Amino acid sequence: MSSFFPEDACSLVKKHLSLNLHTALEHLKTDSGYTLAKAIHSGIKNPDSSIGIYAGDAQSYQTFSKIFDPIISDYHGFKKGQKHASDITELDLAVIDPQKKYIKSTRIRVARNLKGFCFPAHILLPHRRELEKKIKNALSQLKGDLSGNYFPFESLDEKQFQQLKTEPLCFEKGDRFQDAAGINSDFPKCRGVFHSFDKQFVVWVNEEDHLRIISLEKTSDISSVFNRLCRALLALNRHLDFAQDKRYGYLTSCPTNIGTGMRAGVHIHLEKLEQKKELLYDIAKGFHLQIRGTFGEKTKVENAVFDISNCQRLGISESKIVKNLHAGLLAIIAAEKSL
Ligand code: DAR
Repeated sequence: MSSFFPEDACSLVKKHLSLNLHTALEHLKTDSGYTLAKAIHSGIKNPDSSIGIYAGDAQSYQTFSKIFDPIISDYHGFKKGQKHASDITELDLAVIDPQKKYIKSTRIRVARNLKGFCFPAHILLPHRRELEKKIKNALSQLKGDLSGNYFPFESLDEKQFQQLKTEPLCFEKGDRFQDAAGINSDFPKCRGVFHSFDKQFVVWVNEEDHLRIISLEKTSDISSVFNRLCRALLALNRHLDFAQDKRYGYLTSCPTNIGTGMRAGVHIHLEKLEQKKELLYDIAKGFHLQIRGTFGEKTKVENAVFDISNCQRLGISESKIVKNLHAGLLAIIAAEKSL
């Protein structure tokens, strides 16, 4: 157990970074100058980190593979020799809750970073500016229901920013974990949000990753939300080159998001199961689903509205994630109805 971390730290990086391994890695740097000290700073500063390490560029996963590999295997259950394979084939699943008795909204996002640029924890302002320009140009080529406008934070006044936040289309400055990793450098410069005119397609630029590509609806029509995202990814792939690894798939700032980079989830009202949480958690576990608070990661459940989404991101395809979510939600709603 490494002594670089506070006594009460319980992160995966503390679990896997032995003193010998730290000595072996501490003098290494990626071509862009990213070091182990930078990578683990967040986990040292925040003892309650669950992971505690971020990548500063795609090369981090090779240069520091001796610490990233065991964390990835531990978190994702990814076996030696396993290779990730993406699949964004559109789906035609039954609408689970057409009366919206339970499911209030569906949101599916993927995280992507552009090849050839440092990730948000390590990128310099001029490169952030160049990256934003590249992404803005690609977004301006979107057609049909994906077309919309880009709103750079630097040009928004407080009223416009609040308006975007109420939608909720906007993101805020990164949390203390991201801050300690350097992800908030130069905020709000070169940050912005794109949304389609119908506000069902959103792209965050320069948040925890270069892009968070989001499809959302105030419905339970999971196929429609997923298919919109598939169309958007195919369109953006014509203009942008994403950082990928032949084993780990799409590469992201946080190792929890590699592979598909996908989080597919719903906001669901479960009055009865709120009183029988152990049953809800049991069913969710069986479909590799995770339960978050109403407003996402590290928040509380309010008014019996749960955020339920996939756990697995790596070693499973995008369409399989969505099918698992669909099947899990059918089982959860059946349990809610039976109580
Ligand atoms: N808070 C960091 C990262 C956890 C995963 N969530 C992300 N990447 N948003 C931690 O180590 O707990």
